Amino acid sequence: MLKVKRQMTENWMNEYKALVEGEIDRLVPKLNDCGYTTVNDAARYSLTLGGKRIRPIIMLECCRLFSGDIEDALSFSVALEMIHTYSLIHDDLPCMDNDDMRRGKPSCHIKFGEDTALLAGDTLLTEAFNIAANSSVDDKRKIKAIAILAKRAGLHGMIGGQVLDLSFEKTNPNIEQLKEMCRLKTGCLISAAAEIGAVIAGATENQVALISEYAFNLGLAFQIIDDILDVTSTAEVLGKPINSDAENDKATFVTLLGLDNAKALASDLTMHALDILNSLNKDTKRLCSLTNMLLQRNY
Ligand code: GRG
Repeated sequence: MLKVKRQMTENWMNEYKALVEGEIDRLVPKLNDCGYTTVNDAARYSLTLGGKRIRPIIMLECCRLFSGDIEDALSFSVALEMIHTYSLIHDDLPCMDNDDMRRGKPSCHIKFGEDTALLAGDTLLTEAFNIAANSSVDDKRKIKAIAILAKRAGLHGMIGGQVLDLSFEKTNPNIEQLKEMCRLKTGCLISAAAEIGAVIAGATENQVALISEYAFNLGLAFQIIDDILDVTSTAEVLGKPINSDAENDKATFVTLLGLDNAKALASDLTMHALDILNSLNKDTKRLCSLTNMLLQRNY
């Protein structure tokens, strides 16, 4: 089994991570002796496998940025992490990317079987909306936040991105098509994190639009770094096999642009994201630091 070496992040990120993980245990508890204990175990297995929790961290910080109480955004941050985890479980299935390892451990279907993994993903997606609907957020903001969650995870969001990604196995995308696919597949959930945090805090429409634009730039840079790490990192550090894109004959930012240009594009997008943060005239120190950290991440 791959042994994952992971760096520590900043204190405030670790504090948010601990809060989110406590909330996961509260909202998605272990179940004993009922007909669907195994599916719940499989969902919890993937949900607690050691993800970076980037999306919940962004949501909580965007809530704080616009003077909200992060406790109000906690349930939604768990809901979003559940949707992210469902997408990883389904993406690893043999009918999709067929990956045996995730976060340094056997993928959900390797550990529990394909049928249980499929249902664990379905459970996470469905229960995420249950948790969001039952959160204590003010009703008007809650409905807005649920609509964002559905839109960003749905056909015109992450799922649409996955559909485009699969279609690229038959066609050779150009750089603009690749950007659009990643904007949907990766950017939409990162933007959902920022937008929902802002909406729960009561930010204005203009502020929500700006923070969304920031997050889409960050999301694209994040995906480019993911492509770069696939060819420059090690399986030990990444927690999954390297060179998987080349083995699957996938077009990536590295195959289309080359390593140096891909790094330059990630850097430009990060600078643009930082400019947007600065234009908000708020205390964006933490988000700036997270944005820079994601550019320099090694897993
Ligand atoms: C199957 C509906 C469906 C969608 C799949 C998100 C996705 C679409 C597939 C996952 C594979 C992938 C490379 C997605 C791009 C986004 C990305 C880099 C995900 C990994 O996110 P991290 O690094 O993961 O935040 P951790 O493990 O830290 O949570």
